[in-house]
Amino acid sequence: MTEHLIRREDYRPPQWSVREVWLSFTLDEETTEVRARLHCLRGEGVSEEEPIVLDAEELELVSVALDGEPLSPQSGPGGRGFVHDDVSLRLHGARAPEAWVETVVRIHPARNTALSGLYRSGTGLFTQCEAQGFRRITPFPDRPDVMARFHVTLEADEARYPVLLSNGNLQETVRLPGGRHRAVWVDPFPKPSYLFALVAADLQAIEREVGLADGRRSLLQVWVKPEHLPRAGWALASLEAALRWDERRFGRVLDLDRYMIVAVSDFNMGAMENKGLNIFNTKYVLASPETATDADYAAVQAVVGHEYFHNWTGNRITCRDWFQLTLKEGLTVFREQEFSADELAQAVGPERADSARAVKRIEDVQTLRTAQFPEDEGPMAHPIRPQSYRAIDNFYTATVYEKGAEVIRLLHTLLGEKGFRAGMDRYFERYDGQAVTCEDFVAAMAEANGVDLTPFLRWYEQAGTPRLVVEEDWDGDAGRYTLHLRQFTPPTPGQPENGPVILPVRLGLLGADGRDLPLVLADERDAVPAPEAPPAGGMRPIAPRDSAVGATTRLFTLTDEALTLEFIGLPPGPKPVPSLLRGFSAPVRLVFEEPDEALRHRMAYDSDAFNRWDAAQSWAQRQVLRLTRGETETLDETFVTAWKQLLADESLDAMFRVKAAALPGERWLLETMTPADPVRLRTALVRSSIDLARAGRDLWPRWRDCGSARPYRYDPLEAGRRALAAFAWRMEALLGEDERCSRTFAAADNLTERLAALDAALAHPDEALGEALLSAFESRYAEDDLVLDKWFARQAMRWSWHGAPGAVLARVQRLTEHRAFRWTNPNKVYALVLNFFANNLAEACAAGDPAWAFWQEAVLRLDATNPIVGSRLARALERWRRWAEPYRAAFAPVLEATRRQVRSTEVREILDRMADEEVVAP
Ligand code: B3K
Ligand code: ZN
Repeated sequence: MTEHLIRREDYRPPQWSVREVWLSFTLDEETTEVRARLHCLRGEGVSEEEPIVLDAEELELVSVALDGEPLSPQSGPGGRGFVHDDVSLRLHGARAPEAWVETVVRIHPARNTALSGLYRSGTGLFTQCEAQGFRRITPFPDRPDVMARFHVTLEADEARYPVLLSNGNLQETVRLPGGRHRAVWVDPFPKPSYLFALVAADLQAIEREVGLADGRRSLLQVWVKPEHLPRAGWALASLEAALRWDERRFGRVLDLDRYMIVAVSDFNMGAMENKGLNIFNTKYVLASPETATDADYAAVQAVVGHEYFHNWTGNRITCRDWFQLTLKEGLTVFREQEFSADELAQAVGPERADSARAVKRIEDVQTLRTAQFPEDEGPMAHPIRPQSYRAIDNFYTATVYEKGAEVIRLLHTLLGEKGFRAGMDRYFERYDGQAVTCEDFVAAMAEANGVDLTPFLRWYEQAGTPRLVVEEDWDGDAGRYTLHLRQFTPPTPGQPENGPVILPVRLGLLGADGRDLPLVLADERDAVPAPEAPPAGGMRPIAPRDSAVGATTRLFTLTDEALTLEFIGLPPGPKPVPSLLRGFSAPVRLVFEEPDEALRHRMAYDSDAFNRWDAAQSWAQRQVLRLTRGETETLDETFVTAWKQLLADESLDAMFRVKAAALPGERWLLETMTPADPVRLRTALVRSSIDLARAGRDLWPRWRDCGSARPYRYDPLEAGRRALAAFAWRMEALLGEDERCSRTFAAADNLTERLAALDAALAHPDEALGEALLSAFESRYAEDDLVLDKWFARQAMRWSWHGAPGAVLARVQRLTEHRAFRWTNPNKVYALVLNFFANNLAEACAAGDPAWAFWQEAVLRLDATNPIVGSRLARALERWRRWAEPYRAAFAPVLEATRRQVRSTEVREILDRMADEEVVAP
């Protein structure tokens, strides 16, 4: 296996590429035979001596032929023949510029526990090829810049595998003697091998034929196990919504006659955008009121959208090499976020659209802060376009995805919706059908807007979260307010010095009455904005300010280290309160000494809903951290009053209020605590929650019954009401008062409320109440694999109230023996084991050595069976160096011991980095 470092600067175009490929599968879970015929082309200027190098991993080679002649293993240097090793098949002796290669190999899907390549799930066969799974199916130049047209023949036993699917259009199906059948699929679009897919299984589809914006028609299908058909409707509706949205917002029309989504239970991640044949984790397809929560419905819609949007951003235009991954992922996450926001806004109507969008923005920023910010400060820190890697699968990260999306959002902010759209149009026009780089994307944006975006590229080169340091001056007599903005990015592994990035800061100033003040800079006094000079042949530089003189929210952009803004004409008297980074206009950490009083003011008045939420969160964070340091025993009166006021403000969206009132997430709080002490933090959180529950006591009865109307329907407004009710239930339970959880649990007609009742019970100091509902939940969903994951997750994330240290760990370990738990099913491992370490570190630390031993055992087990899942579990503890003692010292030797035993490149790369072994340049 490739143990060495792969560097971006070493990129070379392929020596040989493949124009067309014919694949023929004789499918069986024990042994599948794969015949391939490749039409290969030698690259320009490539010498005749150059062998045809095909990637090949874990393939049993049966035969090889070159230009119609069988080929034997090469006997001596220079002659005709092939060389087959662990990673490749090299063919020597092709002299002409074109060559025909034929191979026959055998593979063993049932033994493929890594779930990469062709594997078995249940009784069916499925593929996952991104990033490098295709080489585990057949010898091929398995790199995204080799794009070929695929012809695929699938043959199998008809009773066992009644449905045979692959990419593109179904050419023919044939019944064969002996109960076998065959299907032939041809994909009209050349594609890289990572987008290949096949499915052979006992599935059924729901489908809908839709008209497309260009007048064509297309068949949309969602394939699931027959018993899951009643849960497939939402995914199909989401697919159609995504298709419409891409037509409307980006002018992109579906290019296929048939678009299929297939659900599979064993899958390493969320879903995969294979051309015309998306394969999905069942978690992101199946939804019914009884088996999916409001959050699940939203997630299905988002992931269906995400994979659909890849058809243009990823498939039609793909990545030149895997370093460019964010080219398709960052951009597609951005599109997915906008899709979700637009759908939410549409569902709630124009009056509430802004707050619905703010809620979505809050969720995205929470994800960024919880998952990406820590990554950026830790041993895995890398730029959105990494410079090197050992295992590309380790780089499907929050940085590439979520920070990548923020970087795209920066372009959207700088260029505006119209300019951004023009850039996208240019990108599609210019690069359709090609494998390109991040520079190509930024160049299309630059050209379409006449703006020089060269300095922007630093966002692709530098790791680390930039800090925005803010100082202010106030001249109360003159009504002059000065903001000094300065940025720096702390060093990250391999990058000791970082430079300034293009940093847009959207801001406002709040007056003493809470109203926004008009923003005029000193040099704009005469308010005649100079007309923008047309780009004289060249490109305009990025403007440091917008032209909206006098507006109450304005955009200023740091193009260098520092920027000073002098606002004039403000009402004399008390200092205005700045509202910085409105809508989170850049993915940075703000360094600003904001007094409690300013937070209170913004929490009450900030016209920017995102910042209003952020003010509430910052203040809560400050409060909890004071408790962890033992500086106080209780929360501040003033905070509690402000908190209660915001929560009770009926003029605000319910979901927004819940988000603002919830205490900041534990993972984020741990990041802000030095050293990070999960146990102290947990204690402080419990105390704060109970304080707040007590303070809001009179509110809870108001909302307790405002759950859903019957029957349940997924709808964002209803979801908000349910969230508020759930909040009230949990608060009352915390006070030991809610005896109603069991009734609510039994009466609910939907999973959202049933789980909320369970969560309330688990927050109740009487642990028997939680136990009773856990067991009711288990019996109710005994046969429902997917819903049981939520049951596993709750036990993994449980806070022990009175239990001995180690009780939660012991329960988690016991649950690995549960009949529904399988180490070979990623969803189970994520729900139970990953959740415990990633989201319940306090219990892991409290348990001490046995917890680390369990982590080691699990990592080593997965290292041997499924390295992608193993890496994810290993990474759950990657911030261990920040932990307080004695946790840190106890974990260090366990990490070392584990590192000595791992075998897979994936897990080893992670553990080496965690141990601070320098494995990368940057
Ligand atoms: N492109 C896939 C991820 C593939 C992960 C490979 N280890 C899903 C997505 O981002 O849409
Ligand atoms: Zn993606």
